[in-house]
Amino acid sequence: MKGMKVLKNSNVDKFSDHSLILRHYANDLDSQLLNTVNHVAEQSAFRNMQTPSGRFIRAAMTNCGKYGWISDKSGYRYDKTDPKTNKSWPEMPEVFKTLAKRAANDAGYNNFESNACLINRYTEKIGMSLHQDKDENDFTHPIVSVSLGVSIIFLFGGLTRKEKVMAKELKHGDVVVWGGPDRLRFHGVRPLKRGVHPLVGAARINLTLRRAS
Ligand code: MD3
Ligand code: FE
Repeated sequence: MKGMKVLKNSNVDKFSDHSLILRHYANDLDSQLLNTVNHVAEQSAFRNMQTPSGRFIRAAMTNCGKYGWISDKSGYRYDKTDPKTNKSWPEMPEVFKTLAKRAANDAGYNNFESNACLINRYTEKIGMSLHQDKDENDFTHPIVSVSLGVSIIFLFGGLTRKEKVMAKELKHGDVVVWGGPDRLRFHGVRPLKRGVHPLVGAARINLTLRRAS
């Protein structure tokens, strides 16, 4: 990461020198982002994907962009086709792509061109256990995540499962940019607590923008 040049340090929190939380960064765009998520989900619905172990991922997922992340009994991968519709994933919305590029730039990662957006939806008691994201081709690109709705506790571990985990709350509108040596860290979220967000209801929506290949 070269120079970081976020305007207001008071709105920045850090997981590390390479991963910044831009607090409330997306608040002005929240209704536009949520309308766009709904539009994506009308074309490629949220679903619970199966894993190679035969279990189901408890967060509901869909994708937009050239590539979508999928899991099924044969494994995890990116694919241009939604297996549920046998069509391309919905196009990457301009508002997602532009937000991700601007956030990455503000965090010091210039020219981030995302081509995949995984959308996760969590409801009460649903979380995501510690894992690494390793299905992308090039780990030098950052990942940008946008949290909407009910707050959740995000867990940030090390490069092995054994290392201690840092916990931070991610709230509506928070944008996180992860990169450099953090890209392969274990991470997850605690089960969502009961709550209602005025715009989102009893759920949390997370957008994860990546460059898949
Ligand atoms: C840190 N999603 O979809 S987003 C995932 O809140 C995922 O839905 C979580 O983990 C969620 O894979 C966390 C933030 C995130 C995404 C990818 C990372 C943090 C990351 C990759 C490396 C390090
Ligand atoms: Fe992940």
